[in-house]
Amino acid sequence: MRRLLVTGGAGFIGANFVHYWRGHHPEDPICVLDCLSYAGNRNNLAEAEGDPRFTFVHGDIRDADLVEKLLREAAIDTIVHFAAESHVDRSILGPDAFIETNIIGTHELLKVARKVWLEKPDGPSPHRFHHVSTDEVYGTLGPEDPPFTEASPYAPNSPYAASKAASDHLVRAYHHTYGLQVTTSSCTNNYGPYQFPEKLIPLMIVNLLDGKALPLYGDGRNVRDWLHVEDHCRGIELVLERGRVGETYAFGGENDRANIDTVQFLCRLLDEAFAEDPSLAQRFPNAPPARGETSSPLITFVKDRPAHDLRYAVDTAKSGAELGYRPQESFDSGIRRTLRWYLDNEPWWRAVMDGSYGDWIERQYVAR
Ligand code: NAD
Ligand code: TDX
Repeated sequence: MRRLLVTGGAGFIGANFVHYWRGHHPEDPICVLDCLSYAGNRNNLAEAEGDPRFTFVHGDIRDADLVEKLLREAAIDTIVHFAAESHVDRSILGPDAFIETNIIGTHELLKVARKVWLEKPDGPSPHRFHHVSTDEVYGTLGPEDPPFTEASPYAPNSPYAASKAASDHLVRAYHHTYGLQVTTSSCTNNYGPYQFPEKLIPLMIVNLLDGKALPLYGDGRNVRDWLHVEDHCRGIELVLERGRVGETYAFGGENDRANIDTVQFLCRLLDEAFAEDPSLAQRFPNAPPARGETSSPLITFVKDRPAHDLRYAVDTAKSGAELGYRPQESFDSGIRRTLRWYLDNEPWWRAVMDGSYGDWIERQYVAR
């Protein structure tokens, strides 16, 4: 049995991880620590609320006193660290929050973990610090380059990627210097339920449903590998159970696609969904298929993102050989399930798009 602290558990991947872990390890107590930034949403955890083994703590990972209290009082032995500022475009407009949370915040967690788990009169207690990172720390691939491996040199191009790279280095250093039992995973672009509609796939879905332009950066030929969030959660579980301490493991979805192809595919699926279910036209009257039109003319090419990485892909040979990892979700079925989730959960995305979201999208368009 593990006693987990999940940082950033009210965000997209963190919340999916909490649901995954509760389903597979129902006996394990889970404490979520999340400051509920614009991307954090307590509703994402609604199905865990009320479970006596689940606790939500509204707080910041930079608050060392709070983290120490949680580790001691809940006898936490495993930290799964998701909390981060995670959106590349926001890091370009305002890098400071990324330095604060991703670098300083990770360091505060490491310091407390060292103090509570290692600095004990009777020697270290069993523990694990799992750090959730990204393939973006390795920079960009050319069209013909082999995929990144865990040994690829670091070459981050955005403030977001640089802040994640810095946190990776701190995690590694705490292992080598102090003996903290760390593991790191780096993965490709996630998609699935509860993803904030600023990232490509959910943004395109909600814009399609409202009949708004689908902004594709540059020529739309940048390539991303899409990993269903459940496969990512499964990968982290495998690292916790079988991973070697001090190691990094890469997870991908084996779904490399140009953005234009991903968005065209979403347009086609939406057209099909409206053809199959006439009630959608009443619910989403601004969507082109509600008027019998196709969705793809909504695609609009806009000014490119600065330092826009051309291509990401990871080689999962190490995680396959050492952990038995293989993604289980195909892109076709994963995207269909995700579209269905957004169709079935309109109140969720309407609610998260209130507040600061509107300002953000407006500033985005000004920035372009
Ligand atoms: P997200 O933005 O949806 O969620 C981040 C969560 O962290 C939010 O709930 C937010 O409130 C919380 N948070 C932010 N700052 C905090 C702070 N100072 N203290 C406490 N909580 C704080 O992010 P996500 O997409 O779920 O990503 C989770 C992790 O996975 C991140 O570390 C990210 O770098 C990494 N990652 C994401 C992807 C992806 O495709 N989304 C891919 C690879 C790696
Ligand atoms: O409006 C858009 N138009 C567009 O063309 C948006 C939001 C994105 N894009 C492009 C940029 C990328 O090539 O789509 C691709 C995916 O963009 P994002 O969803 O912003 O993801 P990306 O920049 O690839 O980074 C993501 O994957 C790695 C996550 O946001 C990171 O948290 C993760 O580490």
